[in-house]
Amino acid sequence: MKLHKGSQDAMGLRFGIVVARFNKFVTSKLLSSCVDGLTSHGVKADDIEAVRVPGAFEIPLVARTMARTKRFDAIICLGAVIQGDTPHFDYISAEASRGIGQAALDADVPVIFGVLTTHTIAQAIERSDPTKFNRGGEAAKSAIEMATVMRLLRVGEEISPNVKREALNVKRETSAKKRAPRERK
Ligand code: INI
Repeated sequence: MKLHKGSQDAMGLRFGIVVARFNKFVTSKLLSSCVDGLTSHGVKADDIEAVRVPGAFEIPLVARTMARTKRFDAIICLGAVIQGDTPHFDYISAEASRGIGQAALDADVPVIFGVLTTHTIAQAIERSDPTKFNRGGEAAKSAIEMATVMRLLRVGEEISPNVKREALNVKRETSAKKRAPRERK
């Protein structure tokens, strides 16, 4: 069995971040932990571009647009949807998760779901605390792993057809050479 695995060596990789302004007291912490996570694995600050959007609902379109430029090895989406007294939470979180997944498939680029969906403000604060489990830092790690594993898979994707084509050319040349003397007779 051949097992393809990504790594955490992110040197030379480029990342786009989409961060929601809504619940900024949480999303600003997700953003700083995410950037710290990327740079601590070798990403240059110049290779990170962030775009701020109004809320989680707006993340998918911007993520898809950034991904389709092909300037980034992965896009990281950061937001915080906190449950209130109305079904609003369900609509926003469902659309954010569906749209973020769709963006990756449409653009063929990893798009990471770093959006908190919590029942309470306390849960959101805990999950964005840089001293504890922080979803921003985790999103950075997932992005690096996905970027490196996609790079591995794409090498195969790009090389295989050429190798096949070259092999076919060689075969054709060989048979043409073999045929030539017979044809001249
Ligand atoms: N946006 C969020 O990112 N988090 C929320 O908790 C939230 N709530 O609860 O309303 C939220 N709403 C705004 C939404 O994402 C859009 O920006 C807005 O509806 C305009 O399209």
